[in-house]
This record gives sequence, C-alpha cells and structure tokens, in this order.
Amino acid sequence: MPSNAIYTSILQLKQSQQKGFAVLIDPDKINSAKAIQLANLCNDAKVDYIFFGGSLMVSNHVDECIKAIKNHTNIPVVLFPGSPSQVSCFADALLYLSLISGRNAEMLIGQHVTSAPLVRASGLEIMSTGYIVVDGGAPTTVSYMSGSASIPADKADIAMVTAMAGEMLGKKLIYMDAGSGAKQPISESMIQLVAKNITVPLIVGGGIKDPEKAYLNCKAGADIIVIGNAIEKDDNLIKEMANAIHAVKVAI
Ligand code: 1GP
Repeated sequence: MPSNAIYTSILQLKQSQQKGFAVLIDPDKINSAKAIQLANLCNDAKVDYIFFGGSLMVSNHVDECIKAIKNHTNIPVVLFPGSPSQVSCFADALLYLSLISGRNAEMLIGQHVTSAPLVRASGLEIMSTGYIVVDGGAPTTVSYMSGSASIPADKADIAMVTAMAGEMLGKKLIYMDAGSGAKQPISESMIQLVAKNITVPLIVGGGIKDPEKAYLNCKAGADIIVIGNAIEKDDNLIKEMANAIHAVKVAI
C-alpha cells in the first residue's frame, strides 16, 4: 500500500499551527530546464509542496518534467490533475479531486470510476480532496472545463456548507480555488467562515498575487496557500511568498 506520509506532514503542519506553501507548476508553461530552475528556487525558499498540473495540459512532457524536478529537490511533488490522463507515477501523491461545488457528475465521481484502476496502479499516495471553485471575477479554465457554476464570491455560507458536506463525506482535504489567474482571489471572510467549520486542512489558491494576501489568507485560516500564475510572471516571488506564509505561526 502507498504511504500516507505527505498527508501526515500536512496534518503535522496544521497541528503545529504552521502554514504550508505550495508552488503550482503548470507543465504547459515550462520545459525541463525551467522545471529545474523552479525546483532550485523552491529549495532555497523552503517551499513545502510542489503542486503539478493544470486544467488543460496540452503538453506531453509531464513525466519528463516531474523526473527533472525530483532529481533536484526532496520537496514532495503532488499532482493537481485536470483530468485522469494527467496521472504520473513519478510524482509522490495525488490530490484526488472531486468537484463538490459543481453539479457535474463526471467531475464528482464519473472520471474517478473510469480511472480507478489506473490511479490505484500508480502507487501514488491518494489524498481525497473536496474541490470547491469560487467565482474569481471572470471565467477561468477550470470553471469552463468543468461545465459547472462556481460559488458566488459573496456567498461564504454556501462555501461553508459545501466544505462541511465534503468533510462529512470523508474528504481529507478541502481545496478552495478561485481558478488559475483569477481576477479576484477568495476573500478572507469566506476563508475564515469555511476554516471555522471544518477540521480537515484547508487549501486556498487562485489569483493570489502578493505576499500580503497570502499572509492574510493564512491568518484567516487557510492551511496551505497555492500560487502559480504570479510566480510564472516573477519567480523571485517564491521567496517573498514563502517568507510571508511561514511568518504566520498562530491560527486565529
Ligand atoms: C489554480 O489555485 C491555483 O488552480 C493557483 O492559482 O495560478 O492564480 O496562482 P494561480
């Protein structure tokens, strides 16, 4: 059986009231050389997790990029797949996403059923994740590709009850996402309400552009912050984001 080492590390972070930083690498936007450069920057900044994936993934160098990253860092590589075709046995773990904010049965369970043998055979650590997409001010790839409405940005109560239902259904993580490159990241008030009403770790991403927002999200109760786009534009931000997120030691 695969280990649960990475999930255990997330629980340990939460128990010790520390916050985690996940850098999202989209294989459609890099090559192996860039992957290595990012891995080294992540090492320097003491990044906690490398998330790997994208909603589209039109490139076919996933295994190659993950192997390049793994050769240059011990930071766990966690797949964040947009579809079952993105599963790579070279990563360490898989966010096994079920789109609980949507009403598209394919994203809730359909794709999981058809890919279950492949996922099991991968040997990856599987982390059951309730995935909640929140309106980020403009259609994002995930909202379009999933064919599902996002939760309105000002309906924190809907996000809260969705996360509660996800936890009671047995999801080990809740991931609230405004979508890659969202115009508006998720508000601190929504994060706070959701965090107060679940016990499993809360991952938050989408449209976070500056260290202040990452810090405030952690103060509001996010356990792991995911950043992709902002780092693609300026990879010096990795260090600044890491410093801001790791400076938050006490959950409110
Ligand atoms: C997207 O949450 C991730 O699914 C990260 O979003 O690329 O906007 O940082 P950004």
